Amino acid sequence: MLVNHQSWALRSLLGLALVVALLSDAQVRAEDGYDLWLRHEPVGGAAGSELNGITVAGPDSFADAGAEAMVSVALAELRSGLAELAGGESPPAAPLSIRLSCTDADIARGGAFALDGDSTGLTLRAGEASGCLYGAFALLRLLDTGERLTKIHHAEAPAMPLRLLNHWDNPDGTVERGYAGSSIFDWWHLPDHLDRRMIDYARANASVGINGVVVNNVNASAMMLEPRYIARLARLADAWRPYGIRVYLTARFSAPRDIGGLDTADPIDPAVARWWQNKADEIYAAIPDFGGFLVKANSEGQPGPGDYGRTHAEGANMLASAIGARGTVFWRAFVYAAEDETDRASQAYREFAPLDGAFADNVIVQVKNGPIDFQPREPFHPLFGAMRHTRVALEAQITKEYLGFATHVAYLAPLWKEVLDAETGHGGTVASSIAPAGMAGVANIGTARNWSGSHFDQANWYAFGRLAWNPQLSSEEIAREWLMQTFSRDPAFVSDVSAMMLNSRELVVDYMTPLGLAHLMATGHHYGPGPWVCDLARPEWNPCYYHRADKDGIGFDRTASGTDALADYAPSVAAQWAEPETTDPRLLLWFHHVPWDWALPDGKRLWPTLVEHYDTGVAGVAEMQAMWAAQAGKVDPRRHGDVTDFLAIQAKEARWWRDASIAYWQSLNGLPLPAGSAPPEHDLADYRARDFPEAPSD
Ligand code: BDP
Repeated sequence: MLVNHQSWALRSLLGLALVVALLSDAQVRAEDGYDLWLRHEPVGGAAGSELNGITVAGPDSFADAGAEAMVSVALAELRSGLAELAGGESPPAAPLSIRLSCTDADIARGGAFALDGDSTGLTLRAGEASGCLYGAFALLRLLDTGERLTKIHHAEAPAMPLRLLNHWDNPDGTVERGYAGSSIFDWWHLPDHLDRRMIDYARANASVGINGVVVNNVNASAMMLEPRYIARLARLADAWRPYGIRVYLTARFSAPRDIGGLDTADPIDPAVARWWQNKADEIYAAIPDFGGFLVKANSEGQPGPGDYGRTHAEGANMLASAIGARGTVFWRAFVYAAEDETDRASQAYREFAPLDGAFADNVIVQVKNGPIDFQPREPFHPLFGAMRHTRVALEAQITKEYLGFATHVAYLAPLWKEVLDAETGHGGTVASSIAPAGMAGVANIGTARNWSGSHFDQANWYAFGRLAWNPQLSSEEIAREWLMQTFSRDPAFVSDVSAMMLNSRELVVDYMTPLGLAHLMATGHHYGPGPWVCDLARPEWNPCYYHRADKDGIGFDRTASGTDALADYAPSVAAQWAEPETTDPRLLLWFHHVPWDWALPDGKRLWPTLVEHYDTGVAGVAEMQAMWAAQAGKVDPRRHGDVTDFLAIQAKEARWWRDASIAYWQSLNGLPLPAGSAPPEHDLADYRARDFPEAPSD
């Protein structure tokens, strides 16, 4: 009996221990990616102990209720974040304190802040409430990445005023080019019910300085301007205001006709102008700090002023006058007309450059980073720096439409840095040219539990915000701080995985579009390879339009002997790309058509070099897999497993891209593979026959 009793007690104890272990495991962290980079793992040791019992004190009075709400968010974030960072360490005998002063006349308004630690704790000073909000998140980031509270001396100010996410979300819940599930905007239950996700989303944005959100697709439905949507939007605006986020809408240019009962949307028609004026007034009555409109006009079938023989400036200015000083009109320069034979890379420049100076002050021309379309690599858009009398913002695509969706690891900070750091030849860099305006990022966010569809794509949301705040940050700094907050502070982990991230976009270029090739993706979904596609109605919809390969050579001649798109750049920049011999090989086939046996600066021939790039891309993904496998144990099993699975898909698909591309080029040039390079696994017909009706977001 005794024995039995003992074993029963022992079994119960063991059982209890197991339950406790499981529970505490679950409580420690449900690591499914939902918490993004806002996890705040305990820092441990003396650093943790000085955070324990810390007091956080805000100002006693506020300029207005809005400022008070924003500072309350800052205080709440600090209190909960600091408690998490402190963990279970024992508190110091005299607890430290953090003091917030959010109306400090010495600090600029618009989000700037200063953090100064001392033996008693730390002071956070800001010129206005938003600075306290950003300062609070910055302080948590510094602590998360290993700084000691009492030693911090750190000041920041945003490099540009407008830092927006553009959602390509439709009112029916679908997301154009969205690979992370459905739209996070629950229009059906709004305004009566606000999903908690709307707050977590705002927190994440505020933590990286994003201060505006366009909630609907650039291919817009006019329905979004109807009163019931304005009421729904007002609920979001109220929820996001304490996080410093203003809401914007994409305005469909034909709305006066679509929903306004007019028979025209001609911007110079007084009835049309009046309709927009009334619409703007109606929106501002519901949302006093409404940010403004984004417009895609006369591009890819969207309506616009061109339908009435008016210019983009006439269209934009009419909307700008409806909004007045209350907000901004972002007018997209992503235009190419169906009937225009001009090189697509030149169309926006040729249409917009002559309009410089014609736009109203509250219009910003929003320009994609490259002259064609979010390709894995493009030169910077020639409009940057060229419009001296117009504010120009940069549009980046965070969602990876052309870089393997959410499946492939491709850290995009190096792509954006390449553009931001480029000298425009007009006196300054792209980053300096957009400083008076800002950056817009096409969001990669959806209802996926991890928000972005993959764990590593969270880094692109994060990096976009960080670069819009400060384009001087390096891709590496951003990768390292993101990793430390999102996964682990283990130095070896951070060093190995940041190296993997930094190389990842170049690997995608290698296996998809090396040496300046572009737009070789399959029709519609843009996922896999389709360099052979040449039968679509418009020339510039076809990959063959972009590579121009035949038995003799490959590449797009954009010099004076070709389309002369090169002339859109300032002379000093154009000179770098004028001759194939001196063009950076990474952009060679973007600007030049050369024979297959063209000698590159290193003496190697084009064809074997092209194949080498494909091989590098495939081998690089295998290295990423091995490197990631070695991190097992340093990362929670769930996220480790998710990434492992996606890397395996990426490895298969890198091989697919390589093989299909090589098979196609060989069908044109008849050249043998360089020694040691494996032949494509299948024949060209096999690759050409592949079809993916189930590809997301086609
Ligand atoms: C293209 C996308 C298309 C967008 C368009 C745009 O394929 O879905 O509507 O860009 O930016 O790359 O307007």
